[in-house]
Amino acid sequence: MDLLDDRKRQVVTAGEARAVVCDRPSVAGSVTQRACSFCGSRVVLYPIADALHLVHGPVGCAAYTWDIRGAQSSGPQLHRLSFNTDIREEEVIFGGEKKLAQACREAYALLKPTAIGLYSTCPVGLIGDDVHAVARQMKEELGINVFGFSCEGYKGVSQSAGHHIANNGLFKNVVGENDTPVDHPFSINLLGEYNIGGDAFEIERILELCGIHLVATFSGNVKYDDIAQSHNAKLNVVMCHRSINYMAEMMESKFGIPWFKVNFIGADSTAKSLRKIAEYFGNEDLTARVEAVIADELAKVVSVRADVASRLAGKTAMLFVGGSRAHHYQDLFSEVGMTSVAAGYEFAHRDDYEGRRVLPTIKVDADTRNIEELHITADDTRYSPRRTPEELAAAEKKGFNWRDYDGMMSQMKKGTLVIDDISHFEMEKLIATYKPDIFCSGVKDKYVVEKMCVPCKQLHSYDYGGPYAGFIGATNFYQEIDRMIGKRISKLISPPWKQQSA
Ligand code: CFM
Repeated sequence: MDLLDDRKRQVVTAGEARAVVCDRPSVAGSVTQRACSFCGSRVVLYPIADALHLVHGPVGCAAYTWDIRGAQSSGPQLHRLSFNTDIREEEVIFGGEKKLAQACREAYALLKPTAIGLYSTCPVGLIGDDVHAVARQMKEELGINVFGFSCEGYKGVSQSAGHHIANNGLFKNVVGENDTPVDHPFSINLLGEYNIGGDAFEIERILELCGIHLVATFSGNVKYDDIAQSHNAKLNVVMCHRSINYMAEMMESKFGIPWFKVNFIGADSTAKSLRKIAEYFGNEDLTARVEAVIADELAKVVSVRADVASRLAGKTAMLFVGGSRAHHYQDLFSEVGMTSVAAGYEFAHRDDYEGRRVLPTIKVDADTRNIEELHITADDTRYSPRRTPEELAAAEKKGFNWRDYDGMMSQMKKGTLVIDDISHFEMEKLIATYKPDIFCSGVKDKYVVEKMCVPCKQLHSYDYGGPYAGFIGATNFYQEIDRMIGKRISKLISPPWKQQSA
């Protein structure tokens, strides 16, 4: 495929020595899959189900991020409503802070949320409205926590910048606000799990069976107060490294909570992650219970897996999505014997491709400098390291990895294509050339791919299916992929342009 020179640097093969160029502005006019920084902040925060998320900006921005992602909640559903200041010419000229304050008052009077988050869109930054000043004023006036995010869409090169801004704001304004102790020997927070398709419900089910207490999920199926209390958990485990690694690092620096990466996508990966959590706590009873749960749950998975694999082994998949799922879902495909022949992220950084070992070599430049980097020190009174530096080092010596993420490429077969920030044009060429048995992407591509007679599974919204996490999720996914690849409708229909003219 002929590629622009700029794009060639963003295409590598797994195992190649050359670093993948990523986290850079998209080639102008190339129509990639990316969204904006405002969207990225909403991704991290809006699943908090009892908080009110107020978008300060034009109505289109609010509509764009209104529940299309499908984060579920088993309790309050406030996150599923859309709140917006609907700023127009008048506010653009004279300022919109008064309108924002009034919107807070109205929303509070109507719905009595636990907290209110204020989100800045592009025009808000351009006209200079101070959402933080309004937040302070409203916090005092309404008596609940109100906090703002300077997540104007133009910041950074993709939604990834918005993740960072959201992490900073949540850390500064919410984490640590509720000092009620957590009275449980095995308490954890699950970071970077947003309960799309009920994934968090399935993970909660498994953790409960194991006797592991979940304090807060950031931020699927969670309430404001859980996050406010999360600094009292004993461990942080990270699902989506891209969107929330900042939070894990900051919580470790301020409160002494160690973290490591887990993956609950894939039955074997789920088992592995549970074992790692059990290993961290080092309690015999917990380990035995975790092993019993794994044995029990895997027994139900393997028969379905073997049946599906008998049809799908050797088939090929391509995955182009986000900053984490293009990696995680490769585990599910390999569990049924399928190969991922090409994959890439929309907005990942080099560590998501090559592993955290490359972090020291990543240079901060003009594209990333505008995101505030918080310098966190230990909390004067509440810093309590869950493991001493000696214990951390001793565990590491035995092969236990803290703060680990090896990235997508370490798991891919040598020579497999890795493409960052793929464009729509490239995607069509790729499919026409390699004819994968299934393509994983999002709604922007789905129907074009389907029209090429290749089944397309949306890995953002799951096509409103799921859950796909955990053990039940793995079974669901195998069956769904089996159904999609097995369907013969496209082979039975001949499109008009292939039919002979009368
Ligand atoms: Fe993390 Fe996500 Fe993803 Fe993401 Fe997203 Fe998402 Fe995603 Mo869509 S937080 S990086 S910004 S796992 S919304 S739930 S599916 S692109 S791969």
